Order: sequence, then C-alpha cells, then structure tokens
Amino acid sequence: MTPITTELVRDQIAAAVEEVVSRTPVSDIHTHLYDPAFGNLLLWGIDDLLVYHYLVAESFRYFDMPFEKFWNLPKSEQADLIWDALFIQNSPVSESCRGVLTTLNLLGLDVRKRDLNAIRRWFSEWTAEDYVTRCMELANVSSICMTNSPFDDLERPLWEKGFTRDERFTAALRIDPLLISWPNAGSELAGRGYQVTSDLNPGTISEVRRFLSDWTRRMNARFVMVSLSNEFQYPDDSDCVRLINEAVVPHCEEFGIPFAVMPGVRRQVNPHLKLAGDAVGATDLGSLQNLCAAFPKTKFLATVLSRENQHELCVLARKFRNLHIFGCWWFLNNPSLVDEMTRMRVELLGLSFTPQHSDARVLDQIVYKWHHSRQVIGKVLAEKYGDLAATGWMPTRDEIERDVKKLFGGAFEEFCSLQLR
Ligand code: FIX
Ligand code: ZN
Repeated sequence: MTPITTELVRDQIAAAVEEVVSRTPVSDIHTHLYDPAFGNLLLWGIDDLLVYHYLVAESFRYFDMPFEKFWNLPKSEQADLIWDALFIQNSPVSESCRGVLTTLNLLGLDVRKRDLNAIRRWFSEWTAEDYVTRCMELANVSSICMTNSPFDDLERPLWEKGFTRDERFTAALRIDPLLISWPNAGSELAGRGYQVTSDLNPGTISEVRRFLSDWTRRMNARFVMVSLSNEFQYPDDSDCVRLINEAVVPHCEEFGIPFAVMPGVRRQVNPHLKLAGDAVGATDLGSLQNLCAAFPKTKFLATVLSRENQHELCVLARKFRNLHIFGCWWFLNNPSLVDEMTRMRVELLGLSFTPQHSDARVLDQIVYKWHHSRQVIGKVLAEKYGDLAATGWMPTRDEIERDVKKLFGGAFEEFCSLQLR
C-alpha cells in the first residue's frame, strides 16, 4: 500500500482504517480461557467448538430427545448431533455457527467438504501450546485475560501449588459466589482457614478482605469481577451490598485495581440446558449510577447484558470518569448489535471505551470472535473518520493507529492505571 501522506483523502480513509483495525493487536480483557498450565481446563478443537453452550441452545430448538439423554452422551457424539442439526440439516447462518466456519476457514481447512472427521483428524495433529500460539497469531490477540475463581475446585489447586505463568495470559479474580451466595461462600472460606461467620461483623469483613488480598496477589489479578442478576439493586440492605461496600470496594481501592460488574443475567431460566440455560433481563442502571457516585475513587468496569440498557450505560459513562464500559457481552455479541453499540459509543464517548471482549470459552473462538468484531468495528470507524473528513478535518494515519491502539486495549490500560483523587 502506497505510503499515505498526512492528508488522507476521504476514499482512502476507509481502506486505511480497516487495514489499521485488522493489523492492530488486541488485548482480550474477558475470556473463560486458561493458561496452558491448567491443562484440560483450556478447551480447544472442533468438538469443544461444537458443544459450545451457544450451539447447544440453538440445537435444542431442533432436538426432541430428553435433555438427560444428550448430556449423558460422550462429547464427540454430542458434537456429531449438533453438527448434523445446525450445519447439515439446516444452513449454519447463525452467528455462532458462522463463527465455527470462520475459524476453520482461517485455519486453512476446507469446510466445503463438510467432513467432520477430516476436520477432527486435522486437530489431532496439534499440541495445546502450539495451538495457543497459532490462534493468538490468527486472531492478532496480544494478551488474554482469564476468568479465575478461587471457588472453582478444578482451578484452585494449581494456583495454591503455584506454576510458571504464560505471560500472554493475565488473571481476573472472579467472586460471584462471594456476593451472590453468602453465607454459603462464607462456610467455604471458613473451611479454608478464614475466620468468618455468616454474620458480616467487622472480624468477618476483615477476613473477607484477607481472602481477596491473598487471591489478588496469588493471581496478580488485573481486576475483581462479578456478574450480577438483572434484579441487582444498589444500595439495599443485602449481604451482597454490604460485602461490596465494606470488603470489595475498599479492597479494590487499596490495590488500585478496578471492580468489574456485569449486570443483566437471568441465571438458569432453563436448568436443563445447563450453561446454555441463562437468559437476559433489563437492569435498573440506577444501581450502577449509585455505585459510581458512592465511590468516586473506585474504578468500575462495566458491561451490561441487555440491549435496552446500552444507551443509558453510555450516558452514565459520560457522567462518571470512574466508569469504563467494555464489550458487547454474550447475547449482544452479534454483528448487528456490535454495529449499533459501537456507533452509539463512538458518538457519545469518542474513543474512551473498550469496544469488545471475546468471552471465548474455547480457544479457537478468539479467531472468529475477533475477526467478526474487527470487521464491524472497522466499518463503523471508517464511517466515523469519513464523517470527520467531511468537515475538512483530515485524520492522519498515525492518529488512526493511535486511536485504534486505545480501543484495542490502550484505553483499558490507561483506565486501570488511573489514580482517582
Ligand atoms: O458471566 C460470564 O462471564 C458470562 O460470560 C458467562 O457466564 C457465559 O456463560 C458466557 O459464556 C457468555 O459468553
Ligand atoms: Zn464471561
């Protein structure tokens, strides 16, 4: 591509923006992936791609078998059924199905043959370590933030034993059980040597803080994170709110790390679907407003699940510098909604937000989730810089590169190191 002088003519802007967006590495600030040191906890490969809970939900729109019969099948047979229902018996037009094909295509596999076993043979030649590198290169992802729960019995032992970290994988301290199911979480803490009682007296609160400090240090956690129901209310006199006020917020302020809140989930509306059984509900964002106002020195990261909340969320971020919004979460991670949300955010917040995170549960998903998101974000930005040029203000290539770097992780880093006084 011919070097572009500072003055970018309008019709070259789109090409330049889309090129910069595809070439700029992104840090993926929320995933359910694991450092390879966690072994089988890191899911990858075609069968894990096919039994992803998004595809399970879509498949049960066609399956008439008892739920238990499906869950009792080995993973490869579950994958066979899903492949047949969503890719063979019906055209794989949904975002999640298209995603599987985008990933296979970018990996260089010929999906036209529709030969699942040939695809399986291809995957059987990889090691997890090499495949992590391959997927991060293809997705142009520079770092992956995990979701790490001290309440996860499969994950916790390795943290306690200690291991050599893969620097490409950072950690986030996930504390849903602590806030959502106190005092059960309290008995778990007590079982691990923390002097807590179900009553949130000062002694218990300081032990909860000790728990948060221990795990923040052990994981070198970038932030503390919780997903909340769509009925989350702040303030109220619940244990959840007391723990937020007296333990989580002071802890985050002490460590200078953000508190990431993800409201809007209706957990397990259909438990037969297991992980695929969660749904969405509009949230009263007055709670997030109250949190930001109550703790002006605390940094809040927020992504909200309901489409109906997105405009209000952007406006809230205009009011509170201690609020950084990120991602098109879960049921919002669809091109039409990523487009709508990114446009609204650029128009209301300029570049001071993080447009996307992958929420990948299977490593290969970072390939399609970022490929699809970059396409949409690139298109929106190209139009926005085009509109800018129409005013006579000509953005330079360096400026576009600077801006995209911010959107793909720089603004998040700036926010994390913000010292709020
Ligand atoms: O709470 C979360 O972090 C959600 O992202 C998950 O619970 C959800 O199952 C998911 O995978 C969404 O993409
Ligand atoms: Zn998630």
